[in-house]
Formats: sequence, structure tokens, C-alpha cells
Amino acid sequence: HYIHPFTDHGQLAGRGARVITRGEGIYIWDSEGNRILDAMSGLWCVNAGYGRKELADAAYQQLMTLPYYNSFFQTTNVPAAQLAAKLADLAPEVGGRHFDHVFFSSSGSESNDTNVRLVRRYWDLLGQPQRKTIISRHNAYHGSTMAGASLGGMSGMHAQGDLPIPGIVHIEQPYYLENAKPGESEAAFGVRAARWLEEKILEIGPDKVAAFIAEPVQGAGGVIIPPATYWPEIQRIVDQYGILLISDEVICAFGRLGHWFAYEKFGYRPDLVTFAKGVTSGYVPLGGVMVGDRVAKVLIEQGGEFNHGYTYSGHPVACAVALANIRLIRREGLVDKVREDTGPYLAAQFETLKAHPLVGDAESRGLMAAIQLVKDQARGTPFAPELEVGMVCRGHCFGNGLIMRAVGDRMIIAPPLVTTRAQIDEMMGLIRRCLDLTWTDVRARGWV
Ligand code: PXG
Repeated sequence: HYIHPFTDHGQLAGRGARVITRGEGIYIWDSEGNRILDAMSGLWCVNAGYGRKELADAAYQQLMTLPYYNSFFQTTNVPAAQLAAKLADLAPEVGGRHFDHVFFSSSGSESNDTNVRLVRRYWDLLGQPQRKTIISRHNAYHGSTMAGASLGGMSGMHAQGDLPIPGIVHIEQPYYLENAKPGESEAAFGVRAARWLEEKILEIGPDKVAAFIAEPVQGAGGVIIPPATYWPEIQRIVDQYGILLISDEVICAFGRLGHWFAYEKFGYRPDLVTFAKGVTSGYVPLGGVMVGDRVAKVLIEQGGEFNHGYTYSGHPVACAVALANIRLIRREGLVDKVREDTGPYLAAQFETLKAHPLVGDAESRGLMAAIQLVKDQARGTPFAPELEVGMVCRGHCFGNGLIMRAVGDRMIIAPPLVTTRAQIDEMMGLIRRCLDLTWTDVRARGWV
């Protein structure tokens, strides 16, 4: 009866689905009673870990007090107003820019649809209606609605349903292993990759470009970490041409990279910040856009009515859970812990993976990490994609009680922020075992 997301239904009907029935801490259990270490935090969202009673209590209390009311027609509700103020307080000021306002939705996709509406409205109000084009990147993920999938750069998604919609174009991603020239340094590549944005702006005409959208670190694309030179050069370019910068932090905000918001880590100055997932640790759906003062001022002072909003914008239960989640993350010092303790510890562990013969590269930032599987470690030669070595490895992970995702031959993790050093050790043991099993398979099949 159930049409699953991103699933081949014919295949699923034949194989059946694994049923997940319970979660506690960083572990989930399936209906067969198997315990699985969830190194993906569900889908990058269960930042506070499973089974947090105070999040359930916050939802219950709010459900009993006021389960729903909208924020249309000059009304509001207490949790939505409180959460907006709390988020404004958490979002750091950079270069004199403040985030005093927030627009709520129920997901990352909806939030990016809101971004498209917001940036086009902004330029209309400033008397530049020709500024419509939004530039994004290949292999970006910005959601699955018409605008979200169009902003994203997933060719498989564009191929279904005549996407992207008009006015959205893509440049190449800052993926060193795939897009650098032979012998090019990471630093030089970072600047060159950022200048693809400038080339695209000049090709379209600077007066026609509305915004650039990007993830601080690409998540669904395979945890692709840009060189340190990338973001400063992007900032120079958006400043020079006056275009809006949208930081899509649906994965990276709320502690994933050791900061409440990731733009702080990389030191750039976005005008709009998309968030979802970790804001409630995934316990209930909530998303939104932090609106910086550049856009907020125009929208509020010149905008009149903004003809946009969702039934569940500022949903009181979702906002109450988000407030409880932020309190919990603060009380347990999880953001600092990731930045100063478990993040660096994971990075040191990942460094040791580079000795494994199957590993071409292993890298992490905060609690977000990737392992590149290669055929020839010395030369960095990839496997033929049709061998699907990543899927072989993922199969071993499932079989050994570990959720680690495969994006092509990149194995990726993003464990809950509550993960301890001892649990990182346990996870590394499982990762090594699965790499060994995969290595045995690829040798037995004559693939190396
Ligand atoms: N932006 C980013 C950066 C995301 O990672 C979205 C927007 C869309 O959010 P919603 O809440 O509408 O799903 C996302 C979501 C995967 C995977 O396989 C990643 C996401 C969603 C589903 C699967 O890695 N990211």
C-alpha cells in the first residue's frame, strides 16, 4: 500500500522492507530484534539521539495545550514566537549582518521553495524584476519539490518531470577528487571552482542573477568538503556582483559541524539560511529560512503582503519540540562537544583509515565523514561504476549492524551528536570490518 520515497517499487515488492521498530541513543532495532548502530542519524537528522523523553514530553504538553493554530490573519502562537526569537539569538552575526527574522515551514524542500519566492520578491521590490536566475551546483541536494529538485543538481531527479524549472542553472561542484586538474593543489582548485560562479554570472549577465545557493558541505552528494579557499572566493564574487547568498544548512546546522550554523565555521556571510532536520532532531517535521537583515528590511518595510505561507508554518507542536531540542543540545553542550572533542577524535580515527588498501581518501568535518573506495590506492583509480562497490560495502554494513550510506563509491556517515568516544571506537571497528569484507569480495571477484 505504501509508496516509499526514492525507491524502485517493483524491486521492493519482491524483496520486502526492513521494519525499524525502536530507537535508543545511537541505536535502532528492527522487527527481527537486530540492534543496528545508526551512523546516519536517520537521514542526517536525529542529532540528539533516539529516545529523548523530554522531546516527547514537550510534544505531549503542547498537544494537550494547543495542538494547532495558524499564524495567518494576524494571529500567532507562543512556541512559534519563542522559537523565532531563540533562533535569532542562536544565529551568529557575521560582518555586521544579523538574522533577526525567520520564516517557518515543515521541511527543507518547502524552505527552499520559500527561498525562491523570497529572492524573486526581493529583487522585484528593489525594481530589478529581471533578476530571476538562481545559480546552484551539480550534485547539490536542495529537496524534492519542484523548486527543491530544480535547485538541486541531481541528474536522476532532473530526468523525471522536466526539471529544472526555468530560471535555475548549475555550475560544477568543488569536488577535488573528481574535478581538479592533475597536479593542481587543493588551494588552487578551490579558487578555480569558485570562479565557475563568476564565469556563470558573466555568461548570464550580472543584472539577471538573483542568488547563489549552496550547501556548506554537500551532504546527500557524498559529504563533499570544499577546499578552504572556496568559500572566501565565493564571498568575494557574490559581494562584487551584489547577488544574494543562500546557505542551505538543512544538514550542516544545529551542531553537525560543531557550530549552531555552518556559515560561522567557514566565515562567509549568507543572506538566507535554510534549516530543517536537526532543529527538532527529526522528532517532528519542521523547517525554515533564517532571513538576514538585508532581505528582511526590504520585505518588511517595502513589501506589503508576502503572498506565501503554509498551513503548518509555525506549527506549535513542532516549535515546542524545537525549543526543547535546543535546550537539550545546550544543556548537554553537544555543539561544543562536536567541535572540540568528538569531531577531532573522529577526524583522527578517519585519518588511520587511509592505510586500508581499499581507501583512496577519508575525511571528516564535525560529525560528518566520507570514505572514498578506490581500485588502486597509489594512483587513486576509481572502480568502474557498474561494479557498484559502494553497494557491496553497504550490504556488509547492513549485515554487521551498521548504517553507513553509499553514494556511488563514497561511504558516508553522520552519527548523532550524542555519540561518545567509546561509541566512535565501536563504529570504527564495524567500519573496518566492513571494509575488510568488501576488500575480500573485490579480490575474490578479480576487481583489483
Ligand atoms: N537541503 C538539503 C541540504 C538537504 O540535505 C533538503 C534540503 C530537503 O529537505 P526535506 O526535509 O524536504 O527532505 C535536504 C534533505 C540522502 C537524503 O539520501 C538527504 C536528504 C533528504 C533525503 C535523503 O542523503 N536531505
